[in-house]
Amino acid sequence: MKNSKKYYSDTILIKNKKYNIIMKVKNQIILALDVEKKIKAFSILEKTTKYLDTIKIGYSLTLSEGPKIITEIKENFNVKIIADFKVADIDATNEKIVRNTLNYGADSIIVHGFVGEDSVTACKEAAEKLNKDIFLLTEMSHPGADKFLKPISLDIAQMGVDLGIKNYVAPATKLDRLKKIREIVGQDSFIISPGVGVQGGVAKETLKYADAAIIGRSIYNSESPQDTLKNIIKSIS
Ligand code: NUP
Repeated sequence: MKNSKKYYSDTILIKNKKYNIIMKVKNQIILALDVEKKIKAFSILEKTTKYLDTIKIGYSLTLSEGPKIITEIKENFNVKIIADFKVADIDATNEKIVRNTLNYGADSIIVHGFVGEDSVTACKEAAEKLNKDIFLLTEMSHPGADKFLKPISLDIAQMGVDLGIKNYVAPATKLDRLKKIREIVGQDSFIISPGVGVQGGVAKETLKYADAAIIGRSIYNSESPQDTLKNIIKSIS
């Protein structure tokens, strides 16, 4: 894999001109921090941030600790935060969700694609106003996604390309689908892929098509999150 694929880009505005800034996912692993208590979250982060610089947090932690947990993590750890809120509403509501989440300090936010162009565009524009970026969720990793999402996921990926979106989420548990989504979004896009570990995906295989693997329970439920993480990193290098 070329080095350039280990990055996702963000846009900054300087004197009204847009510049792409490069964000790197260290070791190609994103920690899904789906714990519910700040004390547990901080303990895992203390053990893992030597090897990681990007984490994903979702409803588990933000609903139990409140959205200020995003700000607190940013203040205490040198990590980029992807907020996995799977935004899926009408455009006006999406805009508010994205703006507020990013204003709490999240660097990026995951947005559902099935809601369509207007809803996704509202998210993209809200993020760009804050010089940040969205990830477009194409197909999901769990078996149930085969019924409703799979038939439309390639169209979602194509819509993302047409809208100029550069960052995508696609499943590590369905490598054939991940591969197809990569073909659609192209080598220049940045794909992060959940489903490694407990859901059955394998990091090394996933990284043939994705730029970073998202891993949650295998790390945060392990007796030694740092050793588990080190072993995963070893398995992909
Ligand atoms: O398709 C998806 N599958 C998935 O597991 C999209 C996601 N965003 N996720 C998230 O990735 C899920 O909510 C969890 O935060 C993480 C996977 O966690 P784990 O299965 O490694 O524990």
